Amino acid sequence: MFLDKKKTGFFKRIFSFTTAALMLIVVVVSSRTYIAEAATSSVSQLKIVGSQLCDSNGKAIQLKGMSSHGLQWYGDYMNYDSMKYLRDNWNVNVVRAAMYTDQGGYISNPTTTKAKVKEIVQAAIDLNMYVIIDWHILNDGNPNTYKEQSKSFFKEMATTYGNHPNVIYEICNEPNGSTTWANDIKPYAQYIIPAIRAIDHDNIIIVGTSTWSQDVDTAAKSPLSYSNIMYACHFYAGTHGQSLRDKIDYAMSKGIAVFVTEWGTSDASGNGGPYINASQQWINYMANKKISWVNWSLCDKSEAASALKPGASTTGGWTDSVLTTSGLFVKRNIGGFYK
Ligand code: DCB
Repeated sequence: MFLDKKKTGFFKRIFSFTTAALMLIVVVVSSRTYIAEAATSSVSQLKIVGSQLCDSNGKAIQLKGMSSHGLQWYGDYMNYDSMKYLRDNWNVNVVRAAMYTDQGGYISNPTTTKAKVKEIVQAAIDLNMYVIIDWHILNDGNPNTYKEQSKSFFKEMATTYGNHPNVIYEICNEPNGSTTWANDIKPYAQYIIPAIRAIDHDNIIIVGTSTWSQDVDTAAKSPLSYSNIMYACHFYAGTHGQSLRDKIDYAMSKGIAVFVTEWGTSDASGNGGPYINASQQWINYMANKKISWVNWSLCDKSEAASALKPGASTTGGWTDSVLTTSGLFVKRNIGGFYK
């Protein structure tokens, strides 16, 4: 009896020791898995080295992806499901939320427009993609027209999302008309950037340039003195060619970093073409220079630059037969496989 009790006690101790050891192993292994997952589940913190966009280790990185059309018209095409589809089937690693200011966008309809942007940013964070928050000025050719609204909008974005490396701020899509770098755009940038930087010290900020974001050469002669700044250059293959590439070469030789946050296979109206040979020349050029790019646009509007045919699903699953000539070309150049 006595012996039996002793024996039982011995086995109990062995058992509880083994249980404790096993539990410890489970805890250690699962926390390691968690740490490993956390490490891979976040995108790299981007930074600018010279004129090159780089990952956190200083290795050159080329982002490639799709822009929405105006969110007030075609916002339905940018959502968690469509973005996941683009990521998994087209190899897209960046999307752009084109939030028009005018034409029924943020200025006249801030609540729903901002909610859509937040939905897209959150989806990008959940999907480990980069997202460009685009303050899409266009008819309001001078970014100072709505500079107060812009400042409070970007302060809110930086406060809500600035700790996520996924977020890239594009503070003025396409200044145009009589707007100049020296008199208008640079002062605007000097007004908005410190407001963002007071909250978010490091995420990339992209600044538009004059003539619908084509004059990166002018900006390069008088650059901004903040860190992790890029300058937007936009092209439409049917309208812009070698002379615009020359401007980019010049800007990069001066040491500023260029991001093609919008380009189309069409002419500058968004329609006409698509100009596939001219687009291929641009794609090759950007690949050689490791210039990141975003194509205009992910929507089904009946115009040449659209990636999707009218009536295409808003949530992905697109077979090649629902892609336009432009969409198919862009998908293949991002690195998506044939379907
Ligand atoms: C840019 C704008 C973008 C515009 C495309 C194509 O404008 F950033 O918002 O998108 O390039 O023009 C178009 C849509 C149309 C829509 C129209 C108005 O594709 O469906 O109706 O916006 O909202 C540019 C770019 C370059 C030049 C001119 C414009 N350029 N522009 O070199 O002359 O006048 O809009």
